[in-house]
Amino acid sequence: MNTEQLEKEFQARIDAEEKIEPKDWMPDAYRKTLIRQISQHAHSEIVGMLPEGNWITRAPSLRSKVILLAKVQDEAGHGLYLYSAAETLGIDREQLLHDLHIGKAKYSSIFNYPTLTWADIGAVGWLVDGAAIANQVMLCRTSYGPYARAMVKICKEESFHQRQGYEIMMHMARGTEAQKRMAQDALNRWWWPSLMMFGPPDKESTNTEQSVKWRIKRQTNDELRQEFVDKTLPQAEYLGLKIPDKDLKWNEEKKGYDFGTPDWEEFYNVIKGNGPCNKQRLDARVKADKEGEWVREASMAYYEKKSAKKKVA
Ligand code: BYC
Repeated sequence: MNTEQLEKEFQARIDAEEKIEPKDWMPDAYRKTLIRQISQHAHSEIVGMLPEGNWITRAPSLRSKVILLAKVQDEAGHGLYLYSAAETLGIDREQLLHDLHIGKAKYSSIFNYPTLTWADIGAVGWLVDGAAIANQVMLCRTSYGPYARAMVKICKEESFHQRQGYEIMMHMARGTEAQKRMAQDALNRWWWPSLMMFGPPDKESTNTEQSVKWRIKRQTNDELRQEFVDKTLPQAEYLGLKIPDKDLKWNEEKKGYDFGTPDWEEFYNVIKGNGPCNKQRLDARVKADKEGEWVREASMAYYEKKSAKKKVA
């Protein structure tokens, strides 16, 4: 078969909802798009540990400390599943990490904002994990088998994370006046960056059209952003907090809320590396990679010694 026929057959498999597996033929651009998206996703999980990890030693109770610790460990696990899924496409994990460390690979814009108070840990769980779930539920049905399977477990855990964040917000919103102010302040600061997590507006998105055709993405950035706003507004009302958007208004015709426009200039600036914490995040990852080198070397040496013994036997 020539390339054109192979591509036609490939698209027919996608349209028939068949999963594409690592050894199947796939267009180079499909492989490239997946490597880009899955690795960005993996990097986001790992970098996402930093703003939360910042509060492990300062959590206000033993219970909240244990829960936060478990959540941060979950994110590390998500990163590992996702790097493994990316590796099935023929790329080396070392290469992916190298691209992150030199600033070539992207990770989610959201993790370039600081977590200033304990209420931020609530807002991150509620809004950031909430946005992540809105985006990732569709990925459980993405066309590439290893990515789809990894996402099933990730989504289950993210849904616990979202509740963990909401619980913190609930305690603070019903606490003292000062705690309530802290909760509102966290919502004010995290709302717009959370909307930006879904990516640029559809009309500016370079990858969406092709990714939807290949069913890597099953919904567009704007569709998911709308779902998130509709779902989150009643949750804010229940907390007695106000979403910082004066244009937020129910639209009966579309059966959803109209809302204001995020500051897209800020978004593009953050993904170019100029957000409030980009440098701090990358420096922390590079330092951790350097300091963990001896552990990787030792475990590889142990593995190589073990497999050499097996060969002799
Ligand atoms: N941040 O054509 P578009 C988590 C880039 S972690 C940075 O619409 P696409 C969690 C985009 O890459 C959540 N960059 O792109 C962890 C593209 O540039 P390139 C992470 C962004 O790929 C710890 C350009 O902008 N979730 O859950 O079709 C604690 C044009 O965009 C962003 C995932 O990674 C952004 N926000 O759609 C708590 C989910 N948005 O690559 C929680 C998987 C866009 O062409 N990823 N860009 O140079 C996706 O679903 C998609 O990649 C996106 C973007 C929706 C993010």
